[in-house]
Amino acid sequence: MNKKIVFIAGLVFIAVSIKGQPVPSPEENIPWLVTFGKKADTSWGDNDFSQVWFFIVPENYKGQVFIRVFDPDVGGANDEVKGVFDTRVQYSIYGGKDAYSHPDAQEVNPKKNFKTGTLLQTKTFGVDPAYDNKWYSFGPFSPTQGELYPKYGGYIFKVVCEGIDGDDGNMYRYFMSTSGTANIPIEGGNAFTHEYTFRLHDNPNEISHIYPYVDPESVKIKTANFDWDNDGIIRVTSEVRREQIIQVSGENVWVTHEFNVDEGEKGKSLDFQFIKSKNPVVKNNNVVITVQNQRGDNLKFWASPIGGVPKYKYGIEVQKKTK
Ligand SMILES: [Ca+2]
Ligand SMILES: [Ca+2]
Ligand SMILES: [Ca+2]
Ligand SMILES: [Ca+2]
Repeated sequence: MNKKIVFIAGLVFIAVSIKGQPVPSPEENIPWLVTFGKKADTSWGDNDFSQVWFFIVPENYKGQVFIRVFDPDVGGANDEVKGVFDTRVQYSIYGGKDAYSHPDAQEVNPKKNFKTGTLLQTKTFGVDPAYDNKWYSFGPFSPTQGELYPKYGGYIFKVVCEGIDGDDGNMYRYFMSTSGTANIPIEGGNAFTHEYTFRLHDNPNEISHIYPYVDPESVKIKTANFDWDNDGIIRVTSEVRREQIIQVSGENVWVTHEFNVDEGEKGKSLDFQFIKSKNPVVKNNNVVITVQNQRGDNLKFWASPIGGVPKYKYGIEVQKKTK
């Protein structure tokens, strides 16, 4: 019996290790991360002109670590122009003590002192044909330059993208790699954020997902979404929740929604599904989402969901004590 459990756990580990490196991940089906220049109007979909991701390097990995960025520039292909491209974005990689464990690093409000830890490397991009629609690699880093955080089984690197000037939208993606010239996953790696700012697909048939991990102490969830432009619905499912419909926000506003956590959801991931409106079709839709528990802790959106993608199990009683 014990052997069987170990074997199943091993399978989960492998599933995580293969897919945990790209951000956004294949399971999320999110086309782009988004960060606007700080002079942008928030009605374009970014509330705070910064985005923070944390990458975990497993403690047993001893090789080099690269944080790669696809289309790091703001110009040419992929990016969203207002007038002319005049935006600069700054990427900064932090490690060492307090990179993650400092309380301000775990907030979603960038006005606080969230750039804790040791600055390892930084680079600013504007219009840059050399890196338009191409990869740029930060690193190499030694794993031990991250902050050791045993609860997550490894070293944490914090990656901040800030729109330090201009009013255009930066589209980009990350990949944590063993190589500075190719995307080669670090086995067992993963990444998370507390506030996800991203682009929805233009195709209304594409469903994007995020997978917040429900801490065992969570009894209530409060989720907030920003500038959804009334683009369809958000549907939450889990192993025990068939469907929970969350109202989406309109232009340039937040909407919040609370619901109770089922016992069967503790210590597992939820599946937030973003189902777009088919009529009208909303294009270039940039959005922000957060999820907190009743204590005000921000739940983590793991690129590779903890425990795998939750599937509703038919026959399990749905406990639907909702607001
Ligand atoms: Ca570009
Ligand atoms: Ca501009
Ligand atoms: Ca870009
Ligand atoms: Ca929007």
